[in-house]
Amino acid sequence: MKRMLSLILALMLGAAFAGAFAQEELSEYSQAIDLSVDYPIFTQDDISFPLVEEPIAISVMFPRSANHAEDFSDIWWTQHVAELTGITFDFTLIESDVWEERKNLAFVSGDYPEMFFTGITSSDELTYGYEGKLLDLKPLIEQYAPNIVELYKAFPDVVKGTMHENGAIYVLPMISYAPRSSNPSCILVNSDWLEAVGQEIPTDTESLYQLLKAFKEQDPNGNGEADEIPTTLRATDATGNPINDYILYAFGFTDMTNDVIDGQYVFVPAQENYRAYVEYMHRLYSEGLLDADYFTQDTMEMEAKLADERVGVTTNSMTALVEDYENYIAVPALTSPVHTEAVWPMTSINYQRDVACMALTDKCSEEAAIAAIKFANYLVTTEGSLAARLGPSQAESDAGYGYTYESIENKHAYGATRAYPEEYSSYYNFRMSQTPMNLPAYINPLVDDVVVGSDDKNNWTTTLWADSGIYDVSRPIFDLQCTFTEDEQTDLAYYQELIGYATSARAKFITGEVELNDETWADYLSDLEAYGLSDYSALCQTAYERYLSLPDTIG
Ligand SMILES: [Ca+2]
Repeated sequence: MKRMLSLILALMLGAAFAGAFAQEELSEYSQAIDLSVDYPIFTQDDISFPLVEEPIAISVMFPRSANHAEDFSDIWWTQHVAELTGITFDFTLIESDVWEERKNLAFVSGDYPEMFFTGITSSDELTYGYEGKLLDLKPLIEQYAPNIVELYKAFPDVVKGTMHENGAIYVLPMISYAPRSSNPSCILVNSDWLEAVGQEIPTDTESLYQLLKAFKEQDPNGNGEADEIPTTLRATDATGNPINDYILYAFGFTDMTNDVIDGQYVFVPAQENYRAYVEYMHRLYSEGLLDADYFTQDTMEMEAKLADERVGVTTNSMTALVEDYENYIAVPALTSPVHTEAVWPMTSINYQRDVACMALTDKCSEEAAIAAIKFANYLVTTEGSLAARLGPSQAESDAGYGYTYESIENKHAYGATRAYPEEYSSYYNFRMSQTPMNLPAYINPLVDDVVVGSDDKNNWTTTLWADSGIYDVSRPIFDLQCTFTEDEQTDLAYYQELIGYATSARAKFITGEVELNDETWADYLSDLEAYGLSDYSALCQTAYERYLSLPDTIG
């Protein structure tokens, strides 16, 4: 019925606007998606409900974050899907900061649930999959989930990224054909400051240097004090691992440690272009153009400076930090004298397993496993995915809260709106109170348009990303192009010392504690070798070649 209505609506509108309206009425973001690519669309009408003959309950362990409801038993989504499908999910919520510990304890003690919707790592797959605690989903999908079979055909990298050498598939990740999901962020510059110093948007490391210097010296915020921080970054995360930054990308790398260039694994900290990056960072640091707290600040401290509008160039999203976030405009990926072709990391390819990855365990009866896979087949429909990501539409909510949209040929949305109760500080927080959200949905452009179009800040951010041109210069990161065996994972832990040494040497070169010259660089390279550079690189090359040889179809 619903499908019929939207079809009639599309026909009516199409007639009224003489067909040409579709492209114009789409959000700017939607227009950035390659609409010529044919991608599958599934609707709820093609599934017969309920999914089970008798109502069934399935136990789920789930990491709860701060914005989630305290209890999932009575939230809109749980009740909606129980009514529709006959499956009631019985959630045990674990606070997300103790998730890893509690999950592993559950597996080791034998007291684990029938199902997970998120929070299963690739290391868990190797351990608990090969132990038989996680079920191989492949035969279930082939028999009971035709939508997912079709998605695997459309997005072969999902198969390549989740199928093991033994042929098993232990998780179904969130599948996302949406450019904004594939890149982490873009570079932003304060446009008022840009105007104040009379410079153009930078395009390479030299024009960036000139801009940062002007921000430092010319009082762009006009308060008479030299309080501007030209750019701010963090060197390492809380566990001491290096954090990637937009300046590194200008030197041709997608990651501070690992990269694949022309089909060959490279250990980034041993490359000549990386040396040029470190020299450039030293120049910024020693001239006060890079935040002096680069090595010490945590996320909170950095965000406080951004919220204070003391920073000129950043890759942080500003929408949550300042009122006038539209003042921060997109900068394209930069080039440098040693790398004249722009590069930006692609951090996911058509799937996002860190957001969601459904797994079933050997606690499932055959009946429960079949019900769960049929449920996954429903979750990837447009209706199922919208319900999972957004909660109710206004028509589905008793109080009229939720989203609305119109669709064009079931493929693209326009006119997306939303309404939510005053007690929620944002629509996002309302959504999080209505649904677990981290569920293996299928984010096609229509679903993504409704999510983005119903949120001004999200809309702004995604428009910036499209403006920056990063989608055109993205290259997949190494992490998306490797699979490790359990033994190799053990070895990887050993090589943390190699990465740790490179990180500490970088700090010394950037601060100038050790002068970077041919002699100290040669010493540094021989130290890397002593820490196992060649062996580590060989291991990574093997993992990369294994990935290449994996099948990309389930047949
Ligand atoms: Ca100032």
